[in-house]
Amino acid sequence: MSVRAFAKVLVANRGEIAVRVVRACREMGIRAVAVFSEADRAALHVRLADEALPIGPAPSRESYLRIDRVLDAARASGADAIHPGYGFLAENAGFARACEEAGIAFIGPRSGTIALLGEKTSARREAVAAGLAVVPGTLEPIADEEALAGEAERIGYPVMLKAAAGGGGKGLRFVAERSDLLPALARARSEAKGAFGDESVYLEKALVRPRHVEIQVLADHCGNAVHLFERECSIQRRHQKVIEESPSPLLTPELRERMGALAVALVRRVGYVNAGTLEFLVDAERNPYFLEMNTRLQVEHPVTEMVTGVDLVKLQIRIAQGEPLPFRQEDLAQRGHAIECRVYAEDPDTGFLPNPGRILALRPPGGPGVRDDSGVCEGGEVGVHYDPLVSKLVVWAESREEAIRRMRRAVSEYRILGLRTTLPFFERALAHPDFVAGAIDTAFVDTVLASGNGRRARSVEIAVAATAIRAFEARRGGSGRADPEREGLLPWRAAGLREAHGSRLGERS
Ligand code: MV4
Repeated sequence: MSVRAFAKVLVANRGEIAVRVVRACREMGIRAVAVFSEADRAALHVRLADEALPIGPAPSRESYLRIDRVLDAARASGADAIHPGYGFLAENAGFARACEEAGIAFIGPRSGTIALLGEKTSARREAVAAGLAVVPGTLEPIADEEALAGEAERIGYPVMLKAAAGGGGKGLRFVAERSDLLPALARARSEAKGAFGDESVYLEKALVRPRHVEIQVLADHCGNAVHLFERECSIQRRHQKVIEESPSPLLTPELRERMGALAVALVRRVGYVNAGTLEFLVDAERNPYFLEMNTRLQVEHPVTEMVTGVDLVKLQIRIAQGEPLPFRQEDLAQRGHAIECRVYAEDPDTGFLPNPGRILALRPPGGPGVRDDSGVCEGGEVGVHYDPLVSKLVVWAESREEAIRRMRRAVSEYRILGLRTTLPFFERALAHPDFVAGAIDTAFVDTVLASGNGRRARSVEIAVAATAIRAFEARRGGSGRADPEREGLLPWRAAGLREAHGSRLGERS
């Protein structure tokens, strides 16, 4: 593979990940082209890019998921390559193939690899062939009800029904016993059909309170492959990760090395190229079982960047340019500890209901060891059309204990007015003795929620301050909408902060 330096990269995404990729491009001297829907005209990724092209109406089906429009934008801008970010088209083999056919480099694995690993039963077969243990279950989708019931009996209840085209928990059903199987099957199939247009399902033994540990890998076009250790992602809610960290408090050095070697074995077997992640479930006896491989950059990639000092996005671009990896496995090490909290516009007091709205004021935390990967700015909207992620707050420190202290400090500094976020949940989670002890499992989120009694002082503080700002807007007869052209000294902001300070609303209670 020859080395071809990119002059221009199109970023086929939005929000914080589009911002992240634009930043990497700028540091590499590559022009970054943003694409945007009608809802994202004034979004941060558009402002930071060198060029920006519209690709359609707000619903992602009509914009960020439109292969034809994204490719038209790439051709119109003269981009050499497309970075898909995560979500949207990132794991769409058809999109990767369309890029290949258009002569535009897809910054990710080859389309054939995406298809092979995207089908979860073929991924399981490849993993077995590479010497990995998979969660006991079927290696093919099963259509016939009788055969399915027989396999469930063989595996032993409880079992999990999973969508073959799925991943990440969509189309996933826990089945406690035989009498639940057929009703669960009907629901899993219709969910899979709706989400992926494919109703195939397969079976796995249901592990009891497993931990989710994933291995980051990188491979180039020259046959070099390395792992960048693990991320612990056991704190999830509705199959959405909430807090991630590295190193995992669960792994021993021996298990870490074994899982890393297994990950590289699968990478080599399938000829994987670019960045990827192998998800494992780890049971109570610390046995790792391969779950699936994600053929994209992950949301939680910054924790790996913080402990390894490797810029994963720049390396993705370098690999796609045909460059060899600049290090070998023995050059890599984990240093210190990193934690990520996903700040969502969701209200933890109402079971994490999305809380879209306009960001009236924003002051993210900073200082030593703090990184806030945000896709929003003051005056911007967190809308109803997309994932309500506001930012990823990431800290690094020499030890886990210091990282927890640092994250508590960072969360306490974070000011965002206008919408409810998951920040109050993090205050409680980071102070919980189970988290401090590293004793986290699938039930942790519910444990934390059960430990809280009613609305936190912080939520009240934010609600009152936001009300003060809105009252000011109403008095001056404004529309209440931010003018995206006038960044900076928005009048409501200055007045809101004055009112907040005057009535001590800006202070911690
Ligand atoms: C499982 C499981 C138990 N047994 N599979 C898959 C998608 C991911 N988001 C969660 N998944 C699970 N798959 C088998 N065979 C339990 C989960 C699971 C989970 C795993 C680790 C940490 C938190 C979790 C929360 C819900 C479900």
